Amino acid sequence: MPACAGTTGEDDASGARKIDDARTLPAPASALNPPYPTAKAGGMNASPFPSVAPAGSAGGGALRALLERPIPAVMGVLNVTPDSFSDGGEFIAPEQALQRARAMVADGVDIIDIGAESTRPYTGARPVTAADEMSRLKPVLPGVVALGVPVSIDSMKAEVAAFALDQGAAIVNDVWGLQRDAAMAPLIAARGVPVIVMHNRDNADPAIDIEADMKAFFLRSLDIAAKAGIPRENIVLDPGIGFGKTAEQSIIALARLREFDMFGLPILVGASRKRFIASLSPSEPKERLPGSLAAHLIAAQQGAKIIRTHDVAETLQALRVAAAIESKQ
Ligand code: HH2
Repeated sequence: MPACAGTTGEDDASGARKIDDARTLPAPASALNPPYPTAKAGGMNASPFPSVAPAGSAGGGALRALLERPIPAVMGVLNVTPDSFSDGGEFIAPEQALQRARAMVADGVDIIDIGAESTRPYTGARPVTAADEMSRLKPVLPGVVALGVPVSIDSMKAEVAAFALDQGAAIVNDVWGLQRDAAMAPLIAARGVPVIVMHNRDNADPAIDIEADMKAFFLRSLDIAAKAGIPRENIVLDPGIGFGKTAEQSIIALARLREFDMFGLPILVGASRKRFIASLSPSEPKERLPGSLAAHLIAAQQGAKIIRTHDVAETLQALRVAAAIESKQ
């Protein structure tokens, strides 16, 4: 297993369960000659990126407005990947990706989360380099940004995040919670953008106390963020449903969402189509909308502020109905 491993333990597109595998975090590629300096060794405090926006500006303002609304913001998933666990290959062609983004906007999406590397484990696949990710994003990102909805970049690589921010993305979604790429926290601090700090583990371990593990992970991430100078108001926490967790641990994480209120930060939940649903009700990823809605409504009830989903219209409808009923209780 490579040194930098990450896994959702999710299914492949055919629904077949995969053994947890790894994906690598290659050294930053220079192929696209990025218009920003590459972070060098120098610790988490080093801030090699030019500050192009004051802390809390642009993406921060847009995000804060969404977080103040009475129902959670809906983040729609846009995977420009050949191998994502539920929709790999469907939106790899730029026109299809743009069509998908337009459809999500028509459905009322609040944030579009674009990713060019699957977190799905796979065997024998070529590791995705930063250059690969950027070449997938390049033909799509400007068109998605032009739709006028805040865009988040789902990448664990600072080089890819910087590239996406240069193209107009407003939020960074790091599935390794600032703990995989030492250049990520300085980048986010310098750009003054919000970051989603997701809990992750190299491997699921059924023997551990997952809640304690998540709390310790978030404390580490928040320490890294503080040392880099990321303001707390730019941080969103995410339990990382399906990431380095057994199905039961994903259910526990969802059940104990309120525990993470101790950090005083907004929570994002992404349970969409994840494998824990199939552990309760055998199903292919695309057959898991009912289970996804159940999980997301319970997350919303516990105060989740952002819901990450593949099914925007359906999720928005469910959230609106639940909120309307709750308001009369
Ligand atoms: N889940 C996935 C990817 N990125 N980011 C956050 N913050 N939270 C999540 O739960 C999350 C995430 C996995 O879903 P998907 O993007 O559809 O799959 P893949 O990683 O295979 O592209």
